[in-house]
Amino acid sequence: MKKDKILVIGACGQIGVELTLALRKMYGDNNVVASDLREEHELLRGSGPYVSLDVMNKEMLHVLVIRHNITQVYLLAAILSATGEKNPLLAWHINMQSLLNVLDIAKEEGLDKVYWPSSIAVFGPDSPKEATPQHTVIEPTTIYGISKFAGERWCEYYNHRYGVDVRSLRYPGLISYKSAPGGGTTDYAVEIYHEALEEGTYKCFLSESTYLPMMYMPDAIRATIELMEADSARISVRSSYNLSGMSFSPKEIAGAIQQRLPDFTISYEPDYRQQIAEGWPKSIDDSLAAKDWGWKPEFDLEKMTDDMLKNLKVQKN
Ligand code: NAD
Ligand code: AKB
Repeated sequence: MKKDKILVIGACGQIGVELTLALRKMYGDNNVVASDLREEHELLRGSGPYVSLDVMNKEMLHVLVIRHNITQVYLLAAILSATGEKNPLLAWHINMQSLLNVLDIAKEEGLDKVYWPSSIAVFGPDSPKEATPQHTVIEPTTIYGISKFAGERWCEYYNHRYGVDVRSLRYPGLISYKSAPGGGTTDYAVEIYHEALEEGTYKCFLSESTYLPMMYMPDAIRATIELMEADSARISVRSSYNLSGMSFSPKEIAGAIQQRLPDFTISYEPDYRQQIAEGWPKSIDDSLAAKDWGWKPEFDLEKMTDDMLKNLKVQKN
């Protein structure tokens, strides 16, 4: 077991639950402190320490870091793309201030490492759509994307100026069955599996041919841990790494479900999230992550669909 003491902020969200459980396996249950604004998630209960925390309260966060001898922070609290468009100033405030609080405490306390995720949302309508490169036009048009891009610059700044070992990934849309997604544009790709099993039909809020980069949660958790475990000398990107898993459209994911559940039907009623999705890439070039720390995804649409349906069937029985 390693001696590190980890704080996960936003531990009850879609990524937080699975990441906390994975970190507890690696570092020991008592060495990973989970925290969130919300009540403790049922899958975390009894698995290790839990504290109620508002990351916007810098003093409270600072006391927590000192009291628990924290050496690494994973900051997952954020307002995602669809929710962000409903209250842009709030999304900007929360997404930026939470990061600045963590980076500044990391600097003051000399923390070993910080993890903070960015998103494919940093890219905008003028970025190349196919195999979007690591370094290219980055002009996000959603407040979520703007806050992620600004956050990337802050991460690089704290690394270059103060030596904070901060690492980051631009996650694609994440698909999982353990913890529900929290207000993103890619959430349809989770909802569709639930509705297919519960109702046999799904009304999609994106149009049938909207391609987006996506990733199954086990790949995202593994990527996060591999990045954080990599030797610091191998991390050439201190803003955020492009990361790719698979790409598909609503019509294609529906087709994959229909192969397994032939009676499943889908209809399309695009709403405001269509415009957000249209500003994002269709696929991502993650060759730098492959080169620097050996990233390679395992799940494609077929393998993910088998796993999602198998696990959701067990969960729903
Ligand atoms: P989520 O909304 O499911 O979870 C976020 C958690 O943070 C929630 O449990 C929420 O209660 C908590 N939180 C919110 N405000 C807080 C505060 N002030 N103090 C403490 N906790 C607070 O989000 P997620 O999908 O797990 O995303 C985690 C991170 O990964 C975010 O930065 C998100 O932008 C990024 N990301 C997610 C995806 C995805 O598809 N899920 C894709 C790209 C990037
Ligand atoms: C969202 O849709 O907002 C997230 C993301 C891609 O960052 N899933």
